[in-house]
Amino acid sequence: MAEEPSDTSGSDSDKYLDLNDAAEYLGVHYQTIYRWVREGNIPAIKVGTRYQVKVSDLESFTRRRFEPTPPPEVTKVRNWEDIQRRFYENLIDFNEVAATDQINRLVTGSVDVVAILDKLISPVLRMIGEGWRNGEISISQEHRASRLIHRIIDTMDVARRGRPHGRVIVTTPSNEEHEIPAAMASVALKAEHWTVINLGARVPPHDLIAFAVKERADLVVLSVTMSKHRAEADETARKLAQVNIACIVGETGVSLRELLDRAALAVNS
Ligand code: B12
Repeated sequence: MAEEPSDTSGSDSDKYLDLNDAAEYLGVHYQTIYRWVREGNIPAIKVGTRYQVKVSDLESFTRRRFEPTPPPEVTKVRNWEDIQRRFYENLIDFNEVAATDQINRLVTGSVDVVAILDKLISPVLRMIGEGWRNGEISISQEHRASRLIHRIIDTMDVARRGRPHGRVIVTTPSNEEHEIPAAMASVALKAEHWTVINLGARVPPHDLIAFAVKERADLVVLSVTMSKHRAEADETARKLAQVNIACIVGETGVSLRELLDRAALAVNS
């Protein structure tokens, strides 16, 4: 049942306004205040078919609206080993929600994404590799965990505002199936304001070189996991140098922090 507006006499703060007057009072469009009322940001009563809002509620809403927002809380990680262990268990048990939450909490807690990759995701990938090698986990468990990690990394793969550092293509040699390191490289480079084109794995060298020229890349980053693919990567880097495009080749065990240093050096030298 529609309410009666309470006392419309008395102090101004106790007065009720309809949404047209309230919009004028706040200096906003009618649709804006209507939305704020519908979203529950401003208490309102219905008189017949129309909303009315109390002036004191408009005043406190305005105060809240212009209050400075406190800076987001920054999460401090004291024990990466403990987080690694829980992340590993969540991946192996396929507790998708818990694994995803762990990363989301760190990201929203403003923990440096490069640290999340170097101190959590990489060590856990190595633990998975170890478990797989020594038979503690099956191939299916490894595949399931790696797929989930890859999906989580992709959610971190976001371009940042800021002065672009340069244009970089990230990929792997043509027979290298390990594309997660390239995905991590993309996240790290974007965090440092590079414009990243991530091609995933297995691009033939001749096509990559033509593409890099066409895209006017400043840098090509090749992620190598298996040492047998290193020679192809080095050969591609040599051919890219001939068309004046810098290329850096990464190997297993190198941190993403190191990648960022090498990338900056490659385009500045
Ligand atoms: C997931 C995984 C797979 C997945 C890959 C899925 C995907 N889409 O990427 C699948 C199942 C496909 C796979 C396949 C294989 N895998 Co595999 N795999 C792994 C695992 C568990 C993780 C790989 C990973 O992402 N590592 C990421 C980080 C942690 O590793 P990283 O190598 O140190 O990489 C760092 C640098 O590369 C840096 N980086 C990235 N880009 C760049 C660029 C530059 C310029 C720089 C400076 C740095 C940089 O970032 C990374 C993090 O710091 C590893 C275990 C391990 N220890 O890594 C095994 C592992 C790499 N695989 C292995 C093997 C044997 C294989 C297979 C041969 C298995 C098989 N019999 O078929 C095939 C090979 C396929 C192929 N042709 O390439 C072995 C390799 C052994 C060796 N030394 O040669 C490992 C080590 C497992 C083991 N313990 O035995 N694998």
